[in-house]
Amino acid sequence: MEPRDVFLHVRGEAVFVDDALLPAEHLFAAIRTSHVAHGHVRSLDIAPAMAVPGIYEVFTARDIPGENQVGKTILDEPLLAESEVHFVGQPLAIVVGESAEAARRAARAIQVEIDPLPAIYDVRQAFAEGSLIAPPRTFSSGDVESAWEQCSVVVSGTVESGSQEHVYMETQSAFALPTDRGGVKVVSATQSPSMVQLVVARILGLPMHEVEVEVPRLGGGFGGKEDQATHWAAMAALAAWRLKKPVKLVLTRHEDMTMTGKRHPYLSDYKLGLDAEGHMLAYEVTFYQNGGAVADLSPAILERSLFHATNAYAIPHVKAVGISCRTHLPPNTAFRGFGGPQALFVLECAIFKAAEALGVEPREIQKRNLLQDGDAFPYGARVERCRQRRCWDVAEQKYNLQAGLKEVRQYNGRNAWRKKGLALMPICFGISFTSTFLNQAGAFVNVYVDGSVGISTSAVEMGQGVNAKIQEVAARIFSIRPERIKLETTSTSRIANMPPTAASTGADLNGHATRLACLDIVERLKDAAARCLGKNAPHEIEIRDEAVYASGEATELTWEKLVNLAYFDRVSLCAQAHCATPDIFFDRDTNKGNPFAYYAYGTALVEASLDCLRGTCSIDAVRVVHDFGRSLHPLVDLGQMEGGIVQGVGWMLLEEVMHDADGRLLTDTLATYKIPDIHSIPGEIQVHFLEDAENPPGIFQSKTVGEPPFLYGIGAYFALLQAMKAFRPDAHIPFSSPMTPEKVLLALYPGDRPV
Ligand code: MTE
Ligand code: LUZ
Ligand code: MOS
Repeated sequence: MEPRDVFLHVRGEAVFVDDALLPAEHLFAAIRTSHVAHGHVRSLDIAPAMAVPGIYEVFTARDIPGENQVGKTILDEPLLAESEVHFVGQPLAIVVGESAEAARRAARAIQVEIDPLPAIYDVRQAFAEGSLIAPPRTFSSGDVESAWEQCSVVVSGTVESGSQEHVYMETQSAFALPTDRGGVKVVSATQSPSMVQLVVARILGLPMHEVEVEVPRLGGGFGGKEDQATHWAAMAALAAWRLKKPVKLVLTRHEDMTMTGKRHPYLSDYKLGLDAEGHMLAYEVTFYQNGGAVADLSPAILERSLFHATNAYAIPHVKAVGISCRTHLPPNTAFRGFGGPQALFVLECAIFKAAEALGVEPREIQKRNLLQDGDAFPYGARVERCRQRRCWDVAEQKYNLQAGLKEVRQYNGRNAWRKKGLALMPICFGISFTSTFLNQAGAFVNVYVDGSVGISTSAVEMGQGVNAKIQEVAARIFSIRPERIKLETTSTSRIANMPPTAASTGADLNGHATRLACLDIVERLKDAAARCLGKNAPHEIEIRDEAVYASGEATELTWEKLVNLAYFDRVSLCAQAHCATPDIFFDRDTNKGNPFAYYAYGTALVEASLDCLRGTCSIDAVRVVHDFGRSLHPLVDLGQMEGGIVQGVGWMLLEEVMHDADGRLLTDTLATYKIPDIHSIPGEIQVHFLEDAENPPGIFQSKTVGEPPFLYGIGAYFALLQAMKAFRPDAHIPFSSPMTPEKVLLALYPGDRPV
């Protein structure tokens, strides 16, 4: 966010898709979905809907002029269901009316008869029945089978991690306007404008240039609008194009929660072997990913789980298997961390169990095995400029770990019914899209005759502050005040073939492209200045703090005068640039390569308090040492840290997505689905920016920060487990997140469990 955006947000003046002023005659769409998880559609009668006053039209799959397909890599997802439905909440028909209320009333009036078929919700069952989204994948290094013999301790077990609803503040929304050429303009709340453009063109049977997609800003995305904003945009576009009238489609919170996918729940089997000193020698893990009914991004998310199976640790013998299971839940999708958090959680559980077996603390195993330069990941990439151990050591000292542990011990000695726990959580997260081709972006920079600047890039601002960072990049290259620079909306007409703003790459990819475009303009301005001043070569000209210097001497030229002069000299003041991350590749036949530009590192100390009578846990403190590179914008980075940590803690301790036996979402409102609020956020969040942390591949030596902080939340689970152990050392605690108060009580009082 630019500072200006912050004011708009705080004052409630920022304009989101639903707030935009539309032509007076615009219409509203609503969606009729399936109430059955799996079945044959016997009949769909729209007549009762058409009879509702104010209804213009009802569209079903038959009304799609192009292809009824929103799938990306795997083409398995119709926009509107045809003869079969595959999850509760799957769209069947679009109703368009003169008000959203009328459209919703009519959508409910549609008569749908569905003959149920057997449905699968469980990954083990899906796997047993061969219901997979893609063939299983295996990443391996060394030789696990022969390594078990060298181990003093081998532990194994099962880990479950739960789903998570994105709860972006702005629900899914789009509006579409027909163009006079027979095309359509779509304003969409998407992280992926080019994907929306491609799919709308496919649905309508149009060339992509007839579809313009514009994104003003998002009220949060968190991955939930990386792939799943497309559907609503395509529906609005279909309706607008068919009716030749503007159409708006905005989901209610309840619709959003029931129709869209969430973080993938995982069920994982692990086996971890260590020597007597606690070195991890061998790790075998199988991730069963609950993909839901269609592929969406599941294979890519599963792949990132495989990349991050060993987190921040060096383990010589590894076999990681990923199985993406097709079930009859709504399609699960990208969510901050993109499969990384699920993988990290499994290994931390394994370490917790191994620590019990070895009679040591988990932190001793963690510390002994931290990555360092020269180590390699199971997929072959070598570790360089590794800051894992530094972050850990600085965290231990800065936050005085020994004193903290002592305090916890004393507190636990004094209190019978309240216990504290402390856990460390080191993280390592690869930065780049693992699909190498996505690591590209464009920027388009316009300098106007008054010296003000407008910048378009591939980046979508969703609250993560990418606009502020790009503004900072341009301000540094031009050496002008940031207030002169405006970040434009994101539009497919200004930048073509954009990647989604995702994988935490927004600032790097678009920052680099912006830097290149600005440098082009600076070169031209220097030429113009040299010509004007008459006695200097262009390389002797410098623009510094809005003033123009020649051979170090001040001149009469300012930024504004120079720009104006260049214009009258007929010099172009616009530049376009493209950036592609160098030196990354990945071979999917061998599962080896170097897919990441660099890694984010850090360590968190997490302290929890447990009320052993009520089972309720509060996080007292999260204290982090994180490698931000040379931070491009410390305030934005701090905000990302705080938000990511809270979101991660929510996933681990609070947020529970539940379905009934027929695949209907039970936790379908914010009354039944609990996200962190002011009462449940950590009492204290401290963030220390690791010093001397230059990062050459990043924009201006920075490291990106979007997703990694989420991973620190995992520490909350283990801080809670430590507190539970302090109360009942022999408790059998399942590795099953979220660890809600109910689960805590069941683990602490097993004998009192009702039969
Ligand atoms: N922060 C806010 N406020 N809102 C968001 O939607 N999304 C997260 C992260 N931080 C998000 C956020 C996710 S999932 C990603 S991938 C990155 O921001 C995307 O932005 P970036 O690439 O510019 O870091
Ligand atoms: N999206 C994607 C992502 O397509 N590829 C990725 O590697 C990725 N990583 C994180 C978040 N979104
Ligand atoms: Mo983030 S999950 O890459 O949108």
